[in-house]
This record gives sequence, C-alpha cells and structure tokens, in this order.
Amino acid sequence: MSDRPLTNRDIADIFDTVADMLQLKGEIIHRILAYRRAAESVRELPRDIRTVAAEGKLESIDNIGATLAEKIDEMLTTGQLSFLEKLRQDIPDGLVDVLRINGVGPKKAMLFFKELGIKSVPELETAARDGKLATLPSMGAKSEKKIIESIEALARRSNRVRLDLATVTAESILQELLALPQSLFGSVGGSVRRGKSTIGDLDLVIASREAAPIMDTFVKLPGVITIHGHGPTKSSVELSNGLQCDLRVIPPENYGVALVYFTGSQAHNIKLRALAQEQGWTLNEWAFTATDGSGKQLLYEREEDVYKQLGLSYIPPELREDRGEIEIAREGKLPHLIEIGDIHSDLHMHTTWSDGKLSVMEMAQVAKARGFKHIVITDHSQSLGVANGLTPERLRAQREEINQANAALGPDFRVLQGTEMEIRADGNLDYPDEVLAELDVVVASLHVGLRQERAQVTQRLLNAIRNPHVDIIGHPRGRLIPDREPADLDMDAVFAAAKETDTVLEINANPHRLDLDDVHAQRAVELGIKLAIDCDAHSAGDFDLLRYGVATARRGWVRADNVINTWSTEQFLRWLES
Ligand code: DGT
Ligand code: CA
Ligand code: CA
Ligand code: ZN
Repeated sequence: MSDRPLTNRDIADIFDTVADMLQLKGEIIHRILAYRRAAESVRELPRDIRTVAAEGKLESIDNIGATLAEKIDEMLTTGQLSFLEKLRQDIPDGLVDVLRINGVGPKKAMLFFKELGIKSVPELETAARDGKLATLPSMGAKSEKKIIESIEALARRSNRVRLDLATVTAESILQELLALPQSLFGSVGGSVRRGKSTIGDLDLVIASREAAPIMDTFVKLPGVITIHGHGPTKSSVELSNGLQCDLRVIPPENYGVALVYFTGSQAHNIKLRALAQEQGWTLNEWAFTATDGSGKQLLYEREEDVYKQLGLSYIPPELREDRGEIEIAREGKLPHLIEIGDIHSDLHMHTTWSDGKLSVMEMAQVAKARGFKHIVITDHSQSLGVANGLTPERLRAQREEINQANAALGPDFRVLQGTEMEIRADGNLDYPDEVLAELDVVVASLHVGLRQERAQVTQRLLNAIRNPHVDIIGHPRGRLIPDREPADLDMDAVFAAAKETDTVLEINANPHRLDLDDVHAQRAVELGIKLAIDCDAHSAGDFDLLRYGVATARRGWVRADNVINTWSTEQFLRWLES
C-alpha cells in the first residue's frame, strides 16, 4: 500500500473486495449487498470523502450507517481495514480474481479452492487444461471448456486495445444511446477522445434529465456480455469484443464539468483541481464548489466555460496529458492544431501493382471523391517479393497507366508516381539513383532488419535520408501495435539528418502503426522538421484511417503548417522541384 491518502475510489474498491470475500465465505446476501451498496455510494459521492469525514458527516452518505462510517474512518486514519485483513487470513486474495471469470460463482470458486487448492486464475487455468475440473461434482468437460474460454477472454481484455477498434465501438454505442428521446447530447470521453494509440476502456458521457431508460438500454445492448454496474448515474458493461464501457448520465447543467473530468487524463485533471483550489474552489466531476463554506456552486454545460472559469483558453482533448498544456493555456498561447479539413492530399498508398486492392484509377477516384487534390501512388519496390514489389520495368509500365488516369481525371486532380522503396537489410536502397530520378516522389521505409543493433539500423535510415531522391521516410520507427516494439533507432541522429536534408517524416495513420508517435512528432515539430500524414491505403476504406493520424499529430501539438499534406498541388510540386 502506498503513502498516498486513500481516495473515494480506493475505499469503494476495498468495500467491493470485502463483498467478494464475504460472498466466497457464503455469507448471507443481505450483508454482501450492504458492502456493495456502500461501495457504489462512495464511488458516486460528488465530494472528497476525507472532507465529509472531517465534518463528521459520513453517515449522511447513502447506504453508510454507523458501522460502515467507523470502517471508513479507520481506513482514512490507518490506510487499511482490519476486517478485510482478517478475511484475508481465511481466503486468499487471488480467489477474488477467480470470481471475475465468467461461469465461476462463489460456490465453484470455493469448491476449486477446497478440493484442488486453487488460489488464483493461473492455477485455475492449469487445472482446467489438465482436465482436473471436469472430475469435480457438478462439473463436466463442457463447463471446464467454458472456463478456459472465459480465462482467455479475460486475458485479452487486460491488454489495451487499438484506437480504431475502441473508437468505432464507442461511437456506435454513443449513437445508439443518443437516439433515445431522453438523451439530450453526449460525447465519447476518456483516452478515446484524447486519441491515445491504445485504449484501456471506453468512457461515454450523456446529458439527460431522465437517466433510467438510457441506462436500461445501455446494459441490454446486443454486444453486452457482463454487467459490472447498473446505477442511476453510472453503469459499466463488458462487451463481447473484450472491451469494457463506462457510461455516465448527468443533468445538462453539469455536462461541461463532467465531460472535462471523464475525458481526463488523470494527470491533467489533478492539475485542474489544484488550479481550482488556488482560486477558492473544489472541482469534482459535477461542479465547482466554493471552499469558503458558503456552499456556492458553479455549474457549466460547456467545457469551454470550465476552462474559462479556471483562467485558461480551451484545451483540445488531445493535449490533455499534463505535458505543459495548462501552463501554456494560461498564457493563451496554445497552438492552433491541425484538423482533418486541412489535409488535401495523401502521399503514400498501394494499388494492385503491388499489394493493394484497387487499380490506380480506382484509388484516384476514391481520393478525389474524398476531396483530395493530389495523391502519390507508392507501390512496394522490387526486393519486397512478398508484396509483389515492382521492378524498374514494371515501374515504367505503371507510369503509362498513371498518365492515362491523369488525362481522364482532368485538371482538378493530380496523380503522381512514387514508390515505397525498401531500405534493404544491408543498408542499400532498392533502386539505383537513375530509377529514383524518374519518379515524382520517393518514400523510403524500413520493413526488414528492424531488430538490428542501434548503430546499424540507424545508419540504414540515415543512408535513405541522405539520398537526394528520397523525399519522405515512411513509418520511421517501424513499430506495430500492440506487439512489435519500434526499431532501436538513434532518433536524435535521424531528426538531425531529416532537418539538414529537408526530408519529411511520416505520421503513418494506420492504427497498427501511428508512427511517428505523438511524442516524436512533437519533437520533430520543435526541430522544424516537416511531417506528412498518410493513410498507407491498400483499399478504399483505409482512407477512413486519416482521423487517427490527425489525432496522433494533434497529440504531438502539430499545426497545419508543419504538414505537407496541407499544401496545394502547386506548392507541393514546387517543393519537389527545389
Ligand atoms: P484508459 O481507459 O486506460 O485508456 O485511460 P482513460 O484516460 O480513459 O482512463 P479511465 O477510463 O480510467 O478514466 C477516464 C477518465 O476519468 C480519466 O482520464 C480521468 C477520469 N478519472 C477516472 N478515475 C479517476 C480518478 O480516480 N482520479 C482522477 N483524477 N480522475 C479520474
Ligand atoms: Ca477509458
Ligand atoms: Ca473508464
Ligand atoms: Zn506502405
């Protein structure tokens, strides 16, 4: 246990653990529910429980009587609960986790513990895989198999999820709930709204005067497999795709404060609260409350007004990571971040010439329909055999097709010929200079030899950056989300070379990549390096991924003028010539 004072959430968690343990002990339901309800009330409490305790008013909290008030006082004073410590002597901690497995209730958990000595989820998994559960009374091969599946689902859940899966799920649930007549307006919150590259769980906030029907619909949505909570202001469910989703429903006049709170990040919130405190207010998820004891409250429906109250300019969600945004918002000097609408081109995509799904003409039509002014076709180069990389001869044949597409598309749209050229494992580039000279744009990427040692892999990238024909480095660090770490590059050397040679670094918008990431994009901008944001599209639908690249850029404090995709076709062509 840390020295940090216990929060409302900590105390609620302890009460829930007590309830779990009592359940395992076979206690009467009445007693278990008392702890569950207390946990819920403390978790929902709009004030800091320490303040309430200091005022001696713990018993004014719903579901808290004299006994539980005493227990809260004990926890606040000692940092722990002796009752829970006592329960722990009979019931191992890990058994509480066993209850989280679908299909395992307290009776079965105790059966496994008593008969097989199972004290944790890993032990349960081993026993299930060894076929030991099936031999127990009231168990069988089928229930054993179900337990293995549930354990696998739990393991998937504990991993963070890619931004695109989380975003699409969150938005579709939000849309469904906003269609209800009781819903006034709402938003996705949490790390999805901040555009983080990986997501722990989904957070939704909806304004309404009548929460119950919205909550009822929410917990019965088709994708819901487990209901973790179903209350008047907060509900929480687990979806079949392994994601957990929290929903808050609040009155419209509290919406602005609530949305700020549930968008986070936690570090950003802590700074905001400290700022409020300096100004004589406590700020929680509902409102500002005066610290002078007058009971005066300030409610805001709009986030803008919350920041204004704190003396800050509006802070876009992507910046809310406590990376200096609050201090700079105080001076009113936040940059105007790039938006999707600023982007007029895509400079990295694949066609049927290599591993794409559409022809040159089809890609051009899709891009044009999306409002782009120019695109660069960058199929893979010759050494990438698995992706049907192009020989110089095939490149020349492709040029014919690109010329025909341009003739057919007219003057308002331009297709340029490029390549996504391999930087080979030996450090050589995949085409000789005379072939590169024939192309309009050269994107160079690392796909092989990513695990080479730092000096070697860095030198390969520097070779590409220093080649005068190379315009853009594709997905520079070579990470794949969630499994593959980036190459061990000396990024200072990479940035220095990019700056010196005016080579552009890409933010690859594919949510498997998001590479450069936010932190490196920010560093590149500080150094005056140009960026590109490209979808690396292999199909028509891949253009939808642009938003994730833009979110990553915004998290890196990137402005429109840092990104060459915002340029007109003329400006882009001029830069290529220079
Ligand atoms: P995630 O889900 O791990 O990707 O990250 P978040 O940022 O979505 O975190 P989550 O879902 O735990 O909470 C959503 C927001 O609610 C979080 O960004 C800030 C706020 N929040 C939740 N719990 C606390 C808390 O105990 N203290 C503070 N200060 N803020 C909290
Ligand atoms: Ca979350
Ligand atoms: Ca959450
Ligand atoms: Zn590519």
